[in-house]
Amino acid sequence: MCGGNRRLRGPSLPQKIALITGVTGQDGAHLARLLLDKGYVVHGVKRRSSSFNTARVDDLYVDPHEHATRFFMHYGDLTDATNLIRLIQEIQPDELYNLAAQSHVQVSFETPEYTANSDALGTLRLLEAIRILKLEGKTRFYQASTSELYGKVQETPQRESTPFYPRSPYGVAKLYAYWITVNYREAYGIYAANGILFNHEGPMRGETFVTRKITRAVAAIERGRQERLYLGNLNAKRDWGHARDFVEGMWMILQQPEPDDYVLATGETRSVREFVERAFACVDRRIVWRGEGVDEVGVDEKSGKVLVAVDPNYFRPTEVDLLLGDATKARTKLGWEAKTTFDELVVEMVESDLRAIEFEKPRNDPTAR
Ligand code: NDP
Ligand code: GDR
Repeated sequence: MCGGNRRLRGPSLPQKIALITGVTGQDGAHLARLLLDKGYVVHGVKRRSSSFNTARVDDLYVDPHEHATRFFMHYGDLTDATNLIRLIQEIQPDELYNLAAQSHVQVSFETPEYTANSDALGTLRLLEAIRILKLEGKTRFYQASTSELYGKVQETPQRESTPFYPRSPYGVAKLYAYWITVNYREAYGIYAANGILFNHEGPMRGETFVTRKITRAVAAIERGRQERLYLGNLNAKRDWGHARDFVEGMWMILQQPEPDDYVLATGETRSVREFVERAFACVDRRIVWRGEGVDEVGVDEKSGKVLVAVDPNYFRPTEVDLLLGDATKARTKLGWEAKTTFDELVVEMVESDLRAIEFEKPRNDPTAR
C-alpha cells in the first residue's frame, strides 16, 4: 500500500467521523470513497489475513508518517467484542456503517455457525458497544440488511412491509441483525437504521458472486484463457443495481432526522440467463440455449462451441427464485434513485474484466463457489 492521494489532505475543518466495518469489501470501498469526498474522516476495520486483503482501498491509503490523512485502518473482527468496544471507544464515530459480513449465500450453507456469529451476533456486539460506551446520543448506526430476508417471497415487488422468509443460514443471520437493530432503536433510543438492499454489483464485486463470475469468464473466454463457464441455477431472477449508487443511499439513510428502514432497489429484475446473454453480447457473441435442466448449455451461435454449462454443485439447498424491489419509500423520503441501468452495469463490468485479465495469472480453484 503506497502512494499519496491529494483529496485526503488539506485544511482541518470540523469533520464528521465515520467507522466502516467491512471496508475492504465491495461496498466498504465505495462508501469510503464517497465519505472521503464528502470531507469525512474515515476509519475502516480490516481483518488480519496471511495475504493482502486491502486491494480495493489501497489507493485511498496515505502513509500517516509522511502526510496528513483522513483514512485510517484498524485490525478487527466482528467476532471479537472487546476489540470492537475498544475501537469504538477510541474512534468515537458519528456514523457507524456495519458492512462486514460473511456475505456469500452458498458459503453460508457450509459455514452456518460462523455466518451466524459474524453476521447476527457481530451486529449485536456493535450495538452493545454503542450502549456500553453511552454513545446512544452520538453514534448513528447503519445495518447492511438484505433482500435475502424476503427469500421465499410472499409478495412481488418486495417493499419494507413485505413479510420476511429467509432461505439460507445467511438470510436467517441477517434476519436477527435486522431485528436487533430495530430493537436497539426502540429499546435504547439509538439512531439505528436498516438499509434493505437488493443485489448491487460492479467491477469491484467479489469474484465468486454470479455477475462477476460471468463477466470474468466472458473476458477469459474472449482472450482464450478459459474454455467454458459453469453455473448453477440459470433461472434465478435478481434486481441488480450498481454498488456506487447504493452506497449513496446508505449515507442518505443516516442523514434523516429520524432513524428508519428503507428498501434500495432498481425496480427491474433479470434472470442469470439474461445476464449471461448480455455479458457475452459485449464481446459480440450471441448465446443460444440448447437442452434442459442440468443438461442445458449455452452455445456460441457463430462457432458452435459450448461456452456455458450447468454444474449442479452450484445449486443451493434452498433457493431464492425471484427478487424485485420497490424503492418508493427511498425515492419519496430520501430522494434516492438507482442511476445506473442494467446495460451500463454489465458493460462496465465486462470492460473492466477485459482490462484486468491482461495482468492476471491463470487461476484454477475447483472449490470456488
Ligand atoms: P463483501 O463480501 O464484498 O465484503 C464483506 C466485508 O466484510 C469484507 O471487508 C470482509 O473482509 C468483511 N468481513 C467478513 N467477515 C468479517 C468478520 N468476521 N469481521 C470483520 N470483517 C469481516 O460484501 P459487500 O461489500 O458486497 O456487502 C457489504 C454488506 O452488505 C454485507 O454485510 C452484505 O451481506 C450486505 N449486502 C450486500 C449486498 C450486495 O448485493 N452486495 C446486498 C445486500 C446486503 P475480507 O475482505 O477480509 O473478506
Ligand atoms: P446472492 O448473489 O445469492 O443473490 O447474494 P449470488 O451472485 O451469489 O447469486 C445470485 C443468483 O445466481 C445463482 N447462480 C449462481 N450464484 C453463484 N454465486 N455462482 C454460480 O455459479 C451461480 N449460478 C447461478 C444463485 O443460485 C442465485 O440465485 C448476494 C450477496 O451479495 C448477499 O450478500 C446479498 O445479501 C444479496 O446478494 C442481496
